[in-house]
Amino acid sequence: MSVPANGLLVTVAPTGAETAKADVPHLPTTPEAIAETAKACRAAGAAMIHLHVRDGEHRPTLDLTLLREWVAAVRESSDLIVQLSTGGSVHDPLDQRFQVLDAEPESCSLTMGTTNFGDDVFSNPWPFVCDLYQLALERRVVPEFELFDLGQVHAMRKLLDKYGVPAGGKVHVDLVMGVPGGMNGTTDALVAAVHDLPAETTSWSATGIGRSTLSVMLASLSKGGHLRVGMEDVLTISRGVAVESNAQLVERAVAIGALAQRTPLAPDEARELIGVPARA
Ligand code: KMH
Ligand code: ZN
Repeated sequence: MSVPANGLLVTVAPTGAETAKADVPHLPTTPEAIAETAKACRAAGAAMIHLHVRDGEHRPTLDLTLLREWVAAVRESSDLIVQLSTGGSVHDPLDQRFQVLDAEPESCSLTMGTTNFGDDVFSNPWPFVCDLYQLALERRVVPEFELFDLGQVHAMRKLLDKYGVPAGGKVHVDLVMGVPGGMNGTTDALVAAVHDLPAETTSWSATGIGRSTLSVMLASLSKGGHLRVGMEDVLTISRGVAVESNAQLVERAVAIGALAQRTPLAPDEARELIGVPARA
């Protein structure tokens, strides 16, 4: 299968770990809600889902049974690529973040360094990054290299030099921009990051947190990048107007992508794009 040159990978990040259900009651925080969200976002044009799991009290969790339950729920309701977050929440201990790979996702996020995250710290010390990458290689899970600042672009260069490219031979990056503590969600920052990406990079997407969502989306499209959207990253559709659903954000990304003459990739085309290895 070949990937259309004008194809657009839309990833949806529907839940995240940092927003409280009490603050946003329509945040999908149960397996049933995530199954419904996956189905609606697939119909709207998403090809991959970036998942953070919640427990029965809607709190972020890395519990393996729940991780498996959420993965199964998405797989039953859609053919989306399942990407589990290894970032977890800012409060998750490093050692628990490895067990995400035991839930057998096709892809996992892999952040290239520590970032201030508002008043918190998103901790990713270098030895942890190396260990997690080696585990992803061993399990043949496709890492999405998440870059929150320019220093992390260089860390990624070091990681590839040391351990080589992922099992599927492709290198997929996501620029997470506009986090208070990370790089700005601006066209200038995006251009600088893309300019410095390792030559092995075969595809990249970008997401802008909060009010940077549209500027990052437009910058990414104009540089030939892909898109991530979702309620993990943005909770308003325009100033002061709350997002109704994740599918609404996917629909908007697809519509803006269409203006740039980009066509949403189906999940199998996206598997080819990011190099999901065939399962044994
Ligand atoms: N919850 C953030 C601190 C990831 O998913 O890999 C980290 C995060 C990144 O969301
Ligand atoms: Zn995440």
